[in-house]
Amino acid sequence: MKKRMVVAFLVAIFCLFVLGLAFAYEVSEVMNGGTIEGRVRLSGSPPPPKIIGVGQDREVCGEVQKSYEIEGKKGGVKNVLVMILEIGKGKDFDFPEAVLGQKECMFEPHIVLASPGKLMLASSDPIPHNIHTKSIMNPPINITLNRLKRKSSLSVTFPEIIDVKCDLHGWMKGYIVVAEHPYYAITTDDGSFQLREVPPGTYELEVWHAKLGSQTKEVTVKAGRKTVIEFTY
Ligand SMILES: [Cu+2]
Repeated sequence: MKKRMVVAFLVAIFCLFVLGLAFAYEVSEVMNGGTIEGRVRLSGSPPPPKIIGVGQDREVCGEVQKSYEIEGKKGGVKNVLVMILEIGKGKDFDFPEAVLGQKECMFEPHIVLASPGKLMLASSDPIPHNIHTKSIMNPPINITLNRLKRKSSLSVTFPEIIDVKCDLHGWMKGYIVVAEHPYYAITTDDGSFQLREVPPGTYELEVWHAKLGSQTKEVTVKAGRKTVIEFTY
């Protein structure tokens, strides 16, 4: 019975691999690409943060932690993932090096963009933090960084949004986004984002926020031009 399960698992992995090859993103030179520029806004005011009393490691984490479910400035929403759905080819990945840090008892950044490959894990706190991922497509990890071991890495292969938490500090939550192609962005403090060198064409653009959910809109990119788009939660 156990052997059958192993065979089924291997067949499933093989099918995913073949499907992955069939729909793989192709890197090619983008001639006269366009830019998608936009903002994600919130109608109304964001809810106040939850105030959480800190039980342990107060010397580093403080006496209380503020947990924001929705954050942003000037009416915008921060930490929204923006991505083009289904784009077959375009520029190569140009994300900055993906590092998920633990700083002053928070994951920094709250949501990190990673291309398939290696993601660095780095703690700058002198206390232990646990990095516990809840992934489906990629192997999950549950490791601890501490004063003696402050760095590690995580291999990510398949596109997905991975929940991350620290089991030692209940308020510590974050996300790793393994991108399928380079046309992904995370909104800044005022909810703005930009996708550059997009091959001309019409696309579905999706925005995703951990608390507010997702929305999609159609967007048309013209050669050498800027297309402006706005989303409101
Ligand atoms: Cu922690």
